[in-house]
Amino acid sequence: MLSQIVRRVSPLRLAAAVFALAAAVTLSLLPGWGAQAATPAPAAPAASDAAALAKAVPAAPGRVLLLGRIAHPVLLSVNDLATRYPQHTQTVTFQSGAGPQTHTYTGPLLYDVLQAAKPSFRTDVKNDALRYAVVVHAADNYESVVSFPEIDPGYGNVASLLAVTEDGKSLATAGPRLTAPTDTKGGRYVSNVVAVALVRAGL
Ligand SMILES: Nc1nc2c(c(=O)[nH]1)N[C@H]1C(S)=C(S)[C@@H](COP(=O)(O)O)O[C@H]1N2
Ligand SMILES: [Mo]
Repeated sequence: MLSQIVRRVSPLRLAAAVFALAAAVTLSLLPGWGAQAATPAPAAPAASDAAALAKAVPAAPGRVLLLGRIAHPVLLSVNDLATRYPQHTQTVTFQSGAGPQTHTYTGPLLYDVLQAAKPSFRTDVKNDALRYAVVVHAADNYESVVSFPEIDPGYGNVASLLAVTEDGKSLATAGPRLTAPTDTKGGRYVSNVVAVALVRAGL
């Protein structure tokens, strides 16, 4: 499904994403990244398969590959997320299999992270931004989307974060967590995020 959608990513964007992946794999092989160096490098994904690309990223734990319909694909650490964007704090409650949970999160707005990466919306289509989804992919292959208009301050204005702390504890090792502050159920609070892809879902 993701691969089907992201196949529409332009070759240039994909090339940039592949470059980011190559950088991630290279980093994982550098001294000091010993835990990763012991793990065989993931097979190089086909250039057309962004899903495989996203799944190859856990070579760098705690890092998030931002890709898809953006001008500036980038590999972000939790520290980057905590320092490069305005930080927000929110206390939320969601239903889970273990009962209701309440947590306090801090981190940047997913919307701000995407805006900084310059979404490449079409200018020849009315309100093209309304046709996009943000696919948030986790280390365990768990995944959810939020729609772009849902998090756009001019529409849904939902303050979804890429949280870098949970209840005061750093998520630097675990990786960031998506928040979904208007959701009742916890399903979209994606933990251990490794990739975020802006995809054009429009027909
Ligand atoms: N990566 C990942 N994130 C996930 C899940 C998962 O299986 N994998 N489960 C979701 C579901 S269904 C719920 S209810 C909450 C549970 O939150 P908890 O893991 O903090 O208890 O996490 C959500 N985030
Ligand atoms: Mo759940």
